[in-house]
Amino acid sequence: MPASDTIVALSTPAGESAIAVIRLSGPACPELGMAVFARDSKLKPRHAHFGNYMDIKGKHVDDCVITFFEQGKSFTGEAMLEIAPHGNPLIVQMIMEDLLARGCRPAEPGEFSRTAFLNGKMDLSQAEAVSDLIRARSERSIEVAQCQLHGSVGRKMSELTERLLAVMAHLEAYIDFPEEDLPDENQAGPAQDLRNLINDIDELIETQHYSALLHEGIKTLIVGEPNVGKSSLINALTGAERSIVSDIPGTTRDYVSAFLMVGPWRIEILDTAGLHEAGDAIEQLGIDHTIQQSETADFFLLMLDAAGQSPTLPDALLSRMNAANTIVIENKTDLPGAADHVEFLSEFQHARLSLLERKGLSELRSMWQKSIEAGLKLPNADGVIVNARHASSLGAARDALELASDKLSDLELTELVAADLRDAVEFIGQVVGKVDNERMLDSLFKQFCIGK
Ligand SMILES: Nc1nc2c(ncn2[C@@H]2O[C@H](COP(=O)(O)OP(=O)(O)OP(=O)(O)O)[C@@H](O)[C@H]2O)c(=O)[nH]1
Ligand SMILES: [Mg+2]
Repeated sequence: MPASDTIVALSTPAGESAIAVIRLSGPACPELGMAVFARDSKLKPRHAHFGNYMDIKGKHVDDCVITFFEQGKSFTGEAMLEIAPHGNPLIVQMIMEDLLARGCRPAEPGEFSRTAFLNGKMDLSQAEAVSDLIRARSERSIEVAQCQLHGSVGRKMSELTERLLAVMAHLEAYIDFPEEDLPDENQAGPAQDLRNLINDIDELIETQHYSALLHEGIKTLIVGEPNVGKSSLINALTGAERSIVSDIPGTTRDYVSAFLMVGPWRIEILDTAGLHEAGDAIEQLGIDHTIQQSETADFFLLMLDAAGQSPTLPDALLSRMNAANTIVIENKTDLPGAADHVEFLSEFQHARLSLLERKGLSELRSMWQKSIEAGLKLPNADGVIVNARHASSLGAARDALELASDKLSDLELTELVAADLRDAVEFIGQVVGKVDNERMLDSLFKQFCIGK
């Protein structure tokens, strides 16, 4: 039977693996399942079937497991097959070529998710979460993507829409029956409800700031005077010789960056040039860079030599630091002259370390994780908007509500408020995909990988 509406893609990475998964979606799947196993009866839905994959010419290609999903009970909502042969790229290629010969066509990037969205199996924010989940680089961003996949954004948008509809109903009653002389609190009600809605939407838009923290990592600067062990620290944390260590002060001239995990958090860590007053021109450039980097940093590890003096730091840097976003690290506690520096920035947390003896690193990591979680005041994973498209639709909804709110205070214009409120409902709807813009959907799903 013609299978041109049936799409096929390799869903696992290309290359050798124990098994590979080839996915199909479309009307030909029930027959294809029978044909490739050369059997007369349909495959039982949602059961793993082991058999010999026979190509269109009747040649045995591989032993494989095939799972069949009925129309309406699959990821895409269409009939689907998942074929799992051995993960040899040649076998995969033979099966793919055979399925194309049988009339299937290769799937576009994201086409499985797009089909799922178009068939109402998920809203747009959930489809986007599939892509986020695959690309997530930290436990925390996996958690946020999973919440979104399970409909957290959709629920939030429904809640906002319901509150908005309640305001509209309230206002309409007021416009339709002004002579009923609604009590004062009824007139104040919609205005106040509208204000509350605007504030809540603003708060939600604010959480977009966490998108960068989740996806790119919490930008953390190691700063301090020359020779205190900053480069030794980045190396110890990443377990790699990322930065050159030497006993010559001023070894690090420019910043060096790396990624690491602290608990569930992805951290972008930067080793910087040592800070001291009289340096040569290149050293000074490095110091300028550090100050520049500090302007966009989320967190600081301020390092000092426990056996030396407490450091003097440039004001431009100190002004960026506070008790919530900085840990003072007293390194080289193994040295005979090592002393306590509790009185230095005494309101900040202090960690004591000997990188030489590898002491204090796990204590530092747990202090650091607690500090991130307390200091950055991160909202629950299900209360964040991490997608720029969502934030921009919410921004448009907020603007429409502001217009409505202005008109509400002018009795003459009250009747025009409904139009703004309807715009706001529409903008909120766009977040979960009440959109009929083909081009927008095209560009959105193109960012997905093939086979998803
Ligand atoms: N005794 C002792 N020496 C250490 C410790 N940590 C680092 N060092 C030594 O201190 C010296 C400087 O270390 P680096 O990591 O290069 O210091 P830095 O802060 O990056 O220095 P600059 O790049 O010059 O700013 C090296 O000789 C390290 O081996 C420690 O815990 N104890
Ligand atoms: Mg260094």
